[in-house]
Amino acid sequence: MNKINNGPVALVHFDAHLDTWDTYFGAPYTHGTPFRRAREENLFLDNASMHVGIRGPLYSRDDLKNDASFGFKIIHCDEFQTEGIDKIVQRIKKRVGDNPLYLSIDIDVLDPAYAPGTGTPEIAGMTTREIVNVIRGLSGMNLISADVVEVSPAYDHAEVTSLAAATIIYELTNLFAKKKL
Ligand SMILES: [Mn+2]
Repeated sequence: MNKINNGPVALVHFDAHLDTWDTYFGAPYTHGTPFRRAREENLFLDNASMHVGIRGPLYSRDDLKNDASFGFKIIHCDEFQTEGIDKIVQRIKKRVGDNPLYLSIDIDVLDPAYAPGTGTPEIAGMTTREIVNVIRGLSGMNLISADVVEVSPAYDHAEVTSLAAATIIYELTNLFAKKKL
């Protein structure tokens, strides 16, 4: 029987952007601020949470410093080039351990070549092959929740982005299915 988790979770957040800004164009509740607000509610484990695929432009000089002070670590998108998928998977597993894991995937972590249908695309992103294999590598972790966000069909071409998002969600359901009970 699964134990129900009521406490803070390890966030593994795939995104080109940190999403830990205090405000975005003056507003506290936006798509650039969710993890700052959630962290203020003590929803994350400080010693087990991280961003993966970061490469977006910074909003202020203090973005990286603030983000680190909230307890998040960062795997920069360029590290996929230098380290490869297996090493990145090991780093995520080491950081999270057996803690309850919440995977949040912003589709803009992918390169716009694979996911053009999104509001804030950033070049030099992950490939669909990389993200699918990273997700498969996380099999066996204590996954309790996952989401895929920021798909914007109005900007999509030939349903490329929707295909990527749907396949990522399929891979996530496989992780839940393979979870040890
Ligand atoms: Mn983003």
